[in-house]
Amino acid sequence: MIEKISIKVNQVGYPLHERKAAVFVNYQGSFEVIEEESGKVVYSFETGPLVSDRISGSTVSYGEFSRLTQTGRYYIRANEEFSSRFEVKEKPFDELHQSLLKAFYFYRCGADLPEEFAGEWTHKACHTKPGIVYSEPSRKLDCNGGWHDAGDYGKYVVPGAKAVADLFLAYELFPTAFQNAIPIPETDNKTPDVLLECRYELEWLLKMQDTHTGGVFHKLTTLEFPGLDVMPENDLGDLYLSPISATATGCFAAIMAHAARVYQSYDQVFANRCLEAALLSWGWLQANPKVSGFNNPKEIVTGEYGDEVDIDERYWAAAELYRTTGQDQFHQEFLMLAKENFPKYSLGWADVGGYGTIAYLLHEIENGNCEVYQELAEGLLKHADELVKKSNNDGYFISLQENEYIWGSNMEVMNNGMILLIAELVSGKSSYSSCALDHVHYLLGRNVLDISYVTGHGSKRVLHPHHRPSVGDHVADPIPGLVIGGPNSGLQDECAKEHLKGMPPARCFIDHQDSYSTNEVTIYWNSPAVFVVSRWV
Ligand code: G3I
Ligand code: 9MR
Ligand code: ZN
Repeated sequence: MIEKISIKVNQVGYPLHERKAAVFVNYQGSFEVIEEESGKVVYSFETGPLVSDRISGSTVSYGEFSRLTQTGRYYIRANEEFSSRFEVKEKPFDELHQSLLKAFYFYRCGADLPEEFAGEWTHKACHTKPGIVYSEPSRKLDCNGGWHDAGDYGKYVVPGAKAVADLFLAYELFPTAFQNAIPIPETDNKTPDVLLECRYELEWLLKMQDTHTGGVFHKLTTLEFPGLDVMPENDLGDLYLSPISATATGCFAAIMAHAARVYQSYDQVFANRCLEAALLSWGWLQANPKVSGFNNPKEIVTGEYGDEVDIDERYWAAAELYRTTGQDQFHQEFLMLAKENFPKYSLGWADVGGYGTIAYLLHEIENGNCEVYQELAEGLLKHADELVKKSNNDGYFISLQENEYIWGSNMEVMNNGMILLIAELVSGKSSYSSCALDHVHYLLGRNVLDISYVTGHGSKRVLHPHHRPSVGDHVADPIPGLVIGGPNSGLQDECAKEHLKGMPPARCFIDHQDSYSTNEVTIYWNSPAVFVVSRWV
């Protein structure tokens, strides 16, 4: 079968002064940019040569139209085929950014979401019962609050810490992107809303710490997942605190130490509480140097977030505690852990080493006493150079390799975007950010499926995410601003197995509510997208 000609664009838009390009499938030649309102051809350009792209299973060419420097709404035409509409303007992502941030409000657990803040996506307070300590059932703890993890209603410490870390970093590195109210009920026109929203999660995280030992319970969930159309307030099963884990405790210590810095100028009492909690957890880590990884207890079958390796979590915690307190003991610990071999530039929920590296680099940039700095900074730039090289060889100009279209591949896409932007900061080279922007274009429709992986944004956007409130609420549209997991060639659910067998990796996605391994949503897929998009707000 000869594939039809099609034209893929970022369906939201292109920043006026950045490189602009579309990807053409099965077409090489001239193309026109047409202004939507007048129907006038504003520019004609030529595509590059056709190349075969195995990851998407198509033949593609690249059509740049950077010379278009007039704001407006446009579409592209080639050989009587048309692209989706898109904007060209100074700041095309402002609304998207607000919506990606507002998504965290929609993930809130334990509070009513009234119409004033939630529009048509209201629901009543949920999961308000105290949590039962699984290993000690007579012990019950208040675990109200926080964000649901994903399309399910579990609350898990490790991914929660990743999500907050991304939002903190976005706020610290791109503060001007956070000047507007989201708005949320706590808006006080003093504290940036993003920090108020993060505090909602942090207050819950604090409840997950066992204050006797400093260890942190791995997660709070029902025994099983509820049905797909169950609204949060109707999910009434008992809530269990799974056992303490080293990975949860390490991430907790790290994010609390980071929080202590971030809130210092807004609420010192809270900042001190966070630091004390971090130190208590650090004590647990010191007292428990060798711990085996977390496994679901027998009766609990919700998300496991299992991870055998806790050295990266300890490395992250040491870096943040060093950055916050300036104390040499944490520096020494960090330097010792830095000698070990584990991924130092990864920002996934299992491999959090990248956060430790970023914390350390930013500390040294500010304080200028470089030691291991040089090595880590060079490593980061080398890693970013690799990402650029891979992106230049990809049909859609992103850095994922064939075997990286895994569960939550869009997180990989955005995490790589984050690393590229950190590399820009460290090196001052703008070529890194232009590659990061290509990753945003992919997320918003410039991909082989011509689909925007953010609900509510783009003309051909995901409509049926695996997200319980969106399935159960009888509102036609899903909650907006949710980043979807994306193509996963592992075909790890029945729906994917049935519909996607034999597809090239980048096509292993289906916009069906049953496909949790391709079409679910999570807080930690939203958060790196907030970070990356903040660069252009
Ligand atoms: O890292 C390996 C890679 O080396 C290998 O080549 C590839 C081949 O399949 O697999 C990669 O591992 C995958 C891993 O995610 C990567 O992070 C596993 O196959 C895959 O099963 C695993 O999926 C995780 C999934 O839970 C199942 O455990 C997702 O990362 C994780 O985001 C997801 O999280 C769930 C929670 O459990 C429950 N709440 C919803 C949430 C999102 O779906
Ligand atoms: O809905 C669940 C989703 O949030 C998880 O990511 C996924 C993997 O752990 O599991 C989903 O639940 C499914 C369960 O694992 C198997 N039966 C069907 C459930 C979806 O309705
Ligand atoms: Zn809830």
